[in-house]
Amino acid sequence: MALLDAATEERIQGGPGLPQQRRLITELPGPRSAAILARKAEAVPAGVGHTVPVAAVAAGGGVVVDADGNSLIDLGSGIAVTTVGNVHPKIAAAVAAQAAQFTHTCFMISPYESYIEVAEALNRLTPGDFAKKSALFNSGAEAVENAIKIARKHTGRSAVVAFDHGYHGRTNLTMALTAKSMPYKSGFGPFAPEVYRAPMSYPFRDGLTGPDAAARAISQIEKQIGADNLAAIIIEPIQGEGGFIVPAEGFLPALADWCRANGVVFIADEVQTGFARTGHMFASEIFGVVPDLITTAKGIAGGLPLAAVTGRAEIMDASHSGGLGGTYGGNPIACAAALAAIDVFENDGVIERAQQIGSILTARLRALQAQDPRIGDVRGHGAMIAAEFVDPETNAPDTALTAAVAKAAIAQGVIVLTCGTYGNVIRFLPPLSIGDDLLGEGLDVVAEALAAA
Ligand code: PLZ
Repeated sequence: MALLDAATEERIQGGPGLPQQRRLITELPGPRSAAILARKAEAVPAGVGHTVPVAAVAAGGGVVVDADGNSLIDLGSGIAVTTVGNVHPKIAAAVAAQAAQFTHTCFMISPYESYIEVAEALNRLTPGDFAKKSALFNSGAEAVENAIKIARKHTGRSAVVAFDHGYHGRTNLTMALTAKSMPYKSGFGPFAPEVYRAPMSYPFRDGLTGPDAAARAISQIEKQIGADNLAAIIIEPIQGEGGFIVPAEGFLPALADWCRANGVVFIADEVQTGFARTGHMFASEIFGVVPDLITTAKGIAGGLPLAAVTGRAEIMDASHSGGLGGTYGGNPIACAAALAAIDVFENDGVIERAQQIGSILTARLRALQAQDPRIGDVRGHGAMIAAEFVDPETNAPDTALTAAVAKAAIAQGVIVLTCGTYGNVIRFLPPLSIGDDLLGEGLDVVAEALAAA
C-alpha cells in the first residue's frame, strides 16, 4: 500500500518530472553507453572506477536515465548525495538564478551573503545549544582535513584517533584516517603521521555493549597515545563506507564524555549521515551526542559540491585570520543550492519521508532475512539501511555473494551500492524523492537476485 498520497508524493518529488519507472530497452550497457564508456577507458585513468555500466543523461525522483533510454531505479543517490532528489526544482531554480548573477568572487576576497546564510543555518540546525560557527569547503575530505586543523590549533596537540572501519576521504590526511587499504590507500603512502586507530563498536561482530566497547577503545587510547597528546577523535555516528555499522547504545556518549573530561575535541563526521538521511537532521541526535565539531557535505547542496565544518565558536575561532579557506570554498552557486536544499529539509517533510523509507526497507529486508540465513544482519536508520551477507555456518563475510547480488540487481536496472570492510554489505541509500512503488520494485529485484545467487 502506498504510504504517500499523490499531493505529498508530488511535493516530495518536487513536481512532475521524468517517468518514474524501471525500463530496460537494451542490455546494460546499451550501444550508446558502451561507446561513451569506451572513450572513458581511453581518456580517464583506470584508477577512477565505476560500478554501474551506463552513461547517465538525466535523473530525478527515483530514477537515473542512461544514454540508450534505459531508466534505472536509483537506490544509491550518488552515494547519499541527492537526498532531496536529483534536479529538485527549488535547487535547479536557485542554481540558475545564482549562475545568472555571479558565479565566483572568492569568499576570501569579496564575501557574499549566501555563504553567511549557509553558516547561520548550519549553526542553527546542528546539535548543541551553544554559540557555533561554520566554515565552508568543497568536499567531505576537505571538511575533515579542516576539522583536524582546527582541533590541533585549538588544543595545541597533534595526535588524532579514528576508528576501525572508518572512512574519511582520499586526500593524504584523510587516507590516513580511513581504515581500509584496498582500494583507498594501497600504494599511496606514506600517510600523514600522528593518526591512530581505535576499535569500533560493531554489535553484530563483537557482541559488546556500548559502554564495554567504549571502555575498550578508551583504554587503548590512554595506553597507546595518552589523552594529553590527543587533539581529537573523529568518528562517523553510523559508519558509511565501512558497512553501515551502527554502534551499540551508549558507545558514542561514553566517548564524548571521555573527550570532554580530557580536553579532546569530539568530531562527528556526518558527511554521509547528515541532512535527513537517517530520519533525523543529523545522526548524532539518534545517539544523544553533541559533537564539538561536525563535518558535513554530500546531501547539504542537492548535488553541488559543498562541505562544512560547524562547531563550538571558541574552537572554530582557534585559527589565526587567513588560516582557513580555499579558492572555491563556499562557492556562491553551491551556497544557493544549499539554501534551497535546507529549505526542503526543513519544510517539505523529508525527515518524515526518510523514516517511512526506513520502515519499508527494514521490514522488507527483515522478512528476507527470516527466510534466508545468508543475510546475517539488517541495520541502519532512516533511508540509510544495509544488509550484511555471511556464510550462515560461520558468520564469515560472504564478499562473493554480495558482489553477485549487486551485479545482478544492476543488470536488471536497479542501482545498489556495496560497502563494508569485507565488501559484504549492500547498502540502500535511495533519494527521499523515490515513490513507494519504485522502492518496492527495486527491493523485489534485489530479492530475486539473492534467490538466484
Ligand atoms: N566522510 C563519512 O562518507 C565520502 C566516498 C566514495 P568526499 N564517502 C563516499 C569514494 O569511494 O570516494 C565520505 C564519507 C565520510 C568523508 C567522506 C569524503 O567525502 O566528498 O568524497 O571527499
